[in-house]
Amino acid sequence: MADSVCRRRSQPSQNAAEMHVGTQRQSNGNINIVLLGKTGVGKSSSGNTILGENRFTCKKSLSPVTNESRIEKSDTNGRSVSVIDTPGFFCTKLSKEQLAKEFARSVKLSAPGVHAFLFVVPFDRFTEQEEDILNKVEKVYGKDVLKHLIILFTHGDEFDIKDIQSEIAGNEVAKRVIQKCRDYHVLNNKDLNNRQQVSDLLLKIDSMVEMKGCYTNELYECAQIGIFEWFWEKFKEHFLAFIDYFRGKIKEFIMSMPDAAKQEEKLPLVKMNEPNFQ
Ligand SMILES: Nc1nc2c(ncn2[C@@H]2O[C@H](COP(=O)(O)OP(=O)(O)OP(=O)(O)O)[C@@H](O)[C@H]2O)c(=O)[nH]1
Ligand SMILES: [Mg+2]
Repeated sequence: MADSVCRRRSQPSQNAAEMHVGTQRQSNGNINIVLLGKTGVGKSSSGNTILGENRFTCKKSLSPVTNESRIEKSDTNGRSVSVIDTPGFFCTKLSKEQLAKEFARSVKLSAPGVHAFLFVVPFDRFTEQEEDILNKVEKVYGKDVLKHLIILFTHGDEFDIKDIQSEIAGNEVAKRVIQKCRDYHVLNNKDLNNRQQVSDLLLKIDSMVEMKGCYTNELYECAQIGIFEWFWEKFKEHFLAFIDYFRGKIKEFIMSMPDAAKQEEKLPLVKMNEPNFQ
């Protein structure tokens, strides 16, 4: 159900980053979906299919069409759904820095968390190149992203969906990639009226959120700067205050001892430098 989104995990956390999975709850039952993938694979079209309306520009083109991360919301299939469209990996219109900024924005736009990343691939030859792009997704969003990611095959109108399982079983790369992720789904973006395909996708997302909670901005920051640095940034104020408190206590103790003045001279001067994580 809608109110099951962003659930707190009942299992003990595996690592520090996971502690933040599902720690924030959305009261309005909104579901946040981020579309990722190579340019031209049908991300914007899939966004429109999910929302049930043509909100994002999509077209056949020699050049990338989407150049920025953008959010669109709609009440569809009895749910309040937000879709965040992103520029394609290898978008030739953006520099590496601009692209990184847009990926960061995709997570910020999804606050308080992403319920599902959809890694969009057209149903076509599935090669190591697709696997490479997924590796890049992992590099940008961190390893945890795979726990919140569904492979979304587009062009569902161009093949017989009944064959999908045997098609996957017959392709080693596709099999490997799908095993790494939570699930897969097929969309026919040429049929906006087929709402069943969207209901089925939302059910898959619900069950993923039920198990793994949602992906938060903190996980993204963690992926960007590394876990130790993230912890330091987050807790350094508390840590330094804690050290200060104990230094004060030690000083008080020493001063209360006979011959205190002499002892004070021996009190080590602790200077806290910020750790260097490079
Ligand atoms: N037949 C068919 N065509 C599709 C489907 N999904 C997308 N397309 C077509 O693929 C082309 C590219 O789709 P877009 O949605 O613009 O792709 P994109 O990934 O957003 O592309 P960029 O914004 O450039 O990264 C368009 O002409 C779509 O109509 C589908 O399920 N079936
Ligand atoms: Mg697009």
